Amino acid sequence: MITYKEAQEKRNQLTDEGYCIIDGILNESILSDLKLATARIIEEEDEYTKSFKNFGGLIIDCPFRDPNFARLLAWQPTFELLHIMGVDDLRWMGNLFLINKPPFSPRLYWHQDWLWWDEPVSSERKPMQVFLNYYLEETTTENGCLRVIPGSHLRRNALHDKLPIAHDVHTKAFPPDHPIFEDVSDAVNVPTKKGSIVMGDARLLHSTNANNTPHQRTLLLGWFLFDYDKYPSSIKEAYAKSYNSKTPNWWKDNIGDTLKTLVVDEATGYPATEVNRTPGIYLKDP
Ligand SMILES: O=C(O)CCC(=O)C(=O)O
Repeated sequence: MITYKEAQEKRNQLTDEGYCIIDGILNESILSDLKLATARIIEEEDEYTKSFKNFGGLIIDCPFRDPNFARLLAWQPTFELLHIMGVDDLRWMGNLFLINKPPFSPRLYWHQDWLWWDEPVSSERKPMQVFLNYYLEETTTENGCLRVIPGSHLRRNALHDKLPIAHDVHTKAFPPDHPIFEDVSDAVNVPTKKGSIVMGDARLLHSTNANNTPHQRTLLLGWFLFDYDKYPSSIKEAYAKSYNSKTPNWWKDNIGDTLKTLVVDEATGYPATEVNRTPGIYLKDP
């Protein structure tokens, strides 16, 4: 298990650079169960995968499609890691994306995922909404590993002004020479080992390399909220409206009980902030 000192270094990297990698989080037992579960879904979604080829592969939100996903989302080594990293009041946004890059599939476009750019808290250093990417296979520059622009969650980058709104219906129609796919000099590749976790701040600019190998690669991405008790009420209310309603579709029996304690609070009637995915005055110049 990671030491306290290493955990602090990871936390500092997440705060300063917007991401960090922790190896050896998933063991062989859960990895093999997740591989079977994801392989079944990928097969069922074959046509969908093909139709989104220029999107870089399959991206599908399917937390309730297999009980092993509940096991992953409530994975104790992750909770222990987050605890020693100093994360308080952890919440879960009710999603788990299966992301599969088929053989010889193109790059994923540059984007960031923060939803509340009208809120002054958007300029604060502390991570709030964070993706936890669990890699079921090793990733390399050849098979399409993640790319990030360190620090872009806190400071404006030349790319910010060129990017359209992420995950929009139009995004997949951009030609390969659009800046959305650009090779920027400050990008860093994030290769991972099988069973590693990558944490990333929702504000971080990220994309992937193309998969230039004959092998697919798969990960599972869940969105979590750190230190939720410190969020402004306007943002809590916005999460309540958009994400609380997703969680009643629980898995059978009590397998998801741990997760029930991580659901965002119910709406209170406080005025909610509106979604604004475009960084404005709260993203500082370099
Ligand atoms: O494919 C990956 O390695 C990560 C993808 C990702 O984080 C995203 O789709 O936002």
